[in-house]
Amino acid sequence: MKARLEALCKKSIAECSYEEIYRALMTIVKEESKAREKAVKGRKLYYISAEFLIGKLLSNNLINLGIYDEVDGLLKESGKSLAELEEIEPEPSLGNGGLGRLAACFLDSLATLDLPGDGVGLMYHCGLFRQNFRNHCQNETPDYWLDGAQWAEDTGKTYEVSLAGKEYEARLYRLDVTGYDGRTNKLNLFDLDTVDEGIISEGIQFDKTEIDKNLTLFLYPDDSDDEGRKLRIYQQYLMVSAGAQMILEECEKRGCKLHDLADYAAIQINDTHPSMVIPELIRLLGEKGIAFEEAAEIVTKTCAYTNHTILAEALEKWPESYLEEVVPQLMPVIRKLDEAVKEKTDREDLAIIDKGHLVHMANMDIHFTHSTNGVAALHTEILKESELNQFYQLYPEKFNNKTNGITFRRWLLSCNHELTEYIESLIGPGFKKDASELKKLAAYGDDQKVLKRLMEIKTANKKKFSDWLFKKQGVALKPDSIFSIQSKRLHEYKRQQLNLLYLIHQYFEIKNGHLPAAPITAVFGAKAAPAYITAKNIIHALLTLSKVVEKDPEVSKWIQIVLVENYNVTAAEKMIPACDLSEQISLASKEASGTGNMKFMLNGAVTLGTMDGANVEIADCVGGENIYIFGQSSRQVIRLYEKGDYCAREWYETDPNLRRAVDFIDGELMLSEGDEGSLRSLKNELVGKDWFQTFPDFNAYVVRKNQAVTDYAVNPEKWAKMALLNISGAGYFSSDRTIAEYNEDIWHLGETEEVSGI
Ligand code: 26Q
Repeated sequence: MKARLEALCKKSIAECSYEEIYRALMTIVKEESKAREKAVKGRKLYYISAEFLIGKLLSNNLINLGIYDEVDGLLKESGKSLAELEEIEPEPSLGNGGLGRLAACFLDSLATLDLPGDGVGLMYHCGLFRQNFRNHCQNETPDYWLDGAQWAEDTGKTYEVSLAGKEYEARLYRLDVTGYDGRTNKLNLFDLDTVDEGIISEGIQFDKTEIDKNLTLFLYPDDSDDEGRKLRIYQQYLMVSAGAQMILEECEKRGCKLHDLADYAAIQINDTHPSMVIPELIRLLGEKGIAFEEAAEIVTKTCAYTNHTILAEALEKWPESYLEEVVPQLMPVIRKLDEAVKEKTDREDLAIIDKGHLVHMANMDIHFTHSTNGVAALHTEILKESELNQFYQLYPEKFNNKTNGITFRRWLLSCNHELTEYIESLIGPGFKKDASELKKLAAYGDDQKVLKRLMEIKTANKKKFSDWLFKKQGVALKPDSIFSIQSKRLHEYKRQQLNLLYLIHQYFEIKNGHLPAAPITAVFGAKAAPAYITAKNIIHALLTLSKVVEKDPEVSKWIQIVLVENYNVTAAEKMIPACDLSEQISLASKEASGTGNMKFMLNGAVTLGTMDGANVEIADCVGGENIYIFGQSSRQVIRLYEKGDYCAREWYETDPNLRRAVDFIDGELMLSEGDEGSLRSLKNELVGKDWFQTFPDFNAYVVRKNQAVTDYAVNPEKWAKMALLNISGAGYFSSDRTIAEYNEDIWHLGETEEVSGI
């Protein structure tokens, strides 16, 4: 390895810059990955997704290729470190949050389990915006992550795509996805040569009319206006049309007659963003002489759909007129599919095109794929029983659950070396390939030496995170305080505002001499969609409160509030190993699964959460005594929505503690630091609406959280045991398990026999 590195750099490692070492290691990784490519037999998966939040690639690839320790040692010998080397790698900015990160975990697990499965997506030049804070507000700037050396390579292949009647060339870029000890698959990303970063003006503004220049500039440009919404259709069609052509071409090359497409390809549609792949494939099969009915049948057998949300407003519905304008070639197919449905049933809620001329993408997916899955047990039950009940009645056999998972390579081995090594010293290395072996840790639940060491590692990780944050933002943290962390996209249903109300409540308690059992460090990581005003108001309130607390010496002894700027995968890798208390406080029934919750438990944090999404299964795995559950159940919440008589103001008027906290938001102190309009409007939103029912859960949250803080402070052995049992109970949440289930029930990769039940 040393000789190879030095040959590539043409000098000794000690003489190289990090940039030179990075490029040389990239070359070596690419060579090693290539050696693990394998021919495909039978069915191959195409995971098609508008997002792949893959994170930095170098360290993870070194781990998966089994050469991390060797490279680490070599660098150390020359007075260099892999940690510093990591700093120069830009993070690919190709996703928003959970759904995109899930896609990345799935690619890792597919390659690790030796299953043939590629990703298909888009190469966004500036990806998701970069977030910074100014005047206690979120600002957005472009993230030019594509500058510098690239993992993705130009294949030289292009595909013609027709948008609004004009032809464009989609160029295919490919990057390797190498599994841990497994095979190498590919992530296929499409782009247009003509896209021009020069058209970006102030912040992330750009001219939305010049499609050839802006198409893949950003991930999900603002969809608050018509122009932006249309742009999303353009993006989606570029992805699915080029993707569908590539899939058909690959299959035909492997000898597939297109009548047998389902024996060669399984296509997983990641939420509704790639749903146009259904009519596009039918259209392309039609061009190759396959009649509509048969084409629809082939596509139904080939495709499967994953639903990631129960929020009605997040389900994509496109005006027929938009589709007519952008993808006129698809409309005849979509209309035929709609007619086929209407021949079967006249129920309006099953139609693809509704009376208001909106095209319901999820409805098309459920009718014309053979599988619809939710992403956690509770989520799938809610889909079957309420949200999609009309579909469940029609196609009970299509519905199935696949509880999400995370790759332990990135979320333990790579982000928490010390903990990984320690676990290995206790139970051996088997857990790295078989996550269920983590259960063996439970035997150490009462071993004080082990518990002590576990807490030492946690403290070391808190220090490391604090150092990193200090370098980045100039903020120093207290490692002996309890670190409560809420990191996820900013959304009202995730209820960062509930955490805000708790912190204000604590402010008053401290002022009144009721001190918490331990100092509390409240850490947030969250980006708000640029057009989502209430989300931005919540960020503003948190930043303002942070300042108010910091300026008060009495309170700042006990509470520190930090917002990590530009939360992304890299930041998550620093924050998660440092967490004591994992905040998973969404309104029950609203968070489809959550995956951060799994990452935190795996790294020895204890969850404070509602019975929502995968929290329910986490509680099952660790037992009620190792998790802090609070709040209304999903049934209660759903009933309250159905009755339609939730009145936030009533709670505000009858609960003095709650009222005190809410009034503080636009009180004198906050106004002395923050923006009056923003703070007022947040308070009015809460008192006047509180659509995600923070008030009914407020008291339970305060009580439960204070109990956690007290346990942490007063009973450190109990806390350490809870942390250990969380790690040992995390095995179920490996994405290797999730992918094995997808393969068993939906994909049947590498086989050629008929999928049963179709
Ligand atoms: C839709 C229409 C217009 C513009 C944007 C969108 C849009 C964009 C992104 C809708 C949804 C998303 C992303 C959704 C997402 O990340 N969902 C999360 O998926 C995770 C993986 O399954 C779950 O764990 C989370 O619970 C879920 O919120």
